[in-house]
Amino acid sequence: MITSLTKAALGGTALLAVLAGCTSKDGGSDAVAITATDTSCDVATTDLSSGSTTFEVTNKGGDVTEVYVYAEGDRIMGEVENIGPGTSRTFTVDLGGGTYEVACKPGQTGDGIRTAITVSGTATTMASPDRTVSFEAFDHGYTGLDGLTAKAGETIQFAMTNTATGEQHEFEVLEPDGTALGEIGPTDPGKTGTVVVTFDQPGTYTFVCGISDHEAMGMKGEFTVTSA
Ligand SMILES: [Cu+2]
Repeated sequence: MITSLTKAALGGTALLAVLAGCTSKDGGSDAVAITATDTSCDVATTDLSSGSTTFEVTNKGGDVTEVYVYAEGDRIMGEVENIGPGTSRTFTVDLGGGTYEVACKPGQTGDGIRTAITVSGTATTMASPDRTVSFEAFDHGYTGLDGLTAKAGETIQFAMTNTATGEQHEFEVLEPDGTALGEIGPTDPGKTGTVVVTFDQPGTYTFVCGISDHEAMGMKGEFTVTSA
């Protein structure tokens, strides 16, 4: 428990840290502020240094929101979900040098409201896929993913064709602990979306469609990543 006296002291330290241009490693109050509304996504600092950065999202809109940090190709670097109106949540991402986009998603759907950020420092090279797994999404499920397995260390490109006639579908891959690993965002009927993910650790991974109640209607599943 933090006393108000300690809080005041921490606040002072955090202020100095911000003035000195420091980046938090541990989610302190010197995090980079993201102010989300139903129509805007304001990132306090869009020039960052490589390494660990903590973002503190404050939702000033009327809708529940979520915030993603995307690398090129909408590869998910980090995200935080379920930020209610009037509340704040933090999340931490590890970014190499390069350009990224912060996306606020009021209503937790769609491509989001994007703000570009630039990270200086050493770039992390993106792994090229070892193979591509193609599958189909329909109302409401996936075909072509039965029997899927992968090895730890393997990089797979997923290519999802939405064969439904009326609805968009997504494909979100979650790590064994439930952390988002990668996502094919809302994909229109007749279109194909892709995402490249690297499986760093063995375990049971899950996938879901994040749109509406599609997960409950059967758009979910799991697969095993074995030790290398
Ligand atoms: Cu769906």
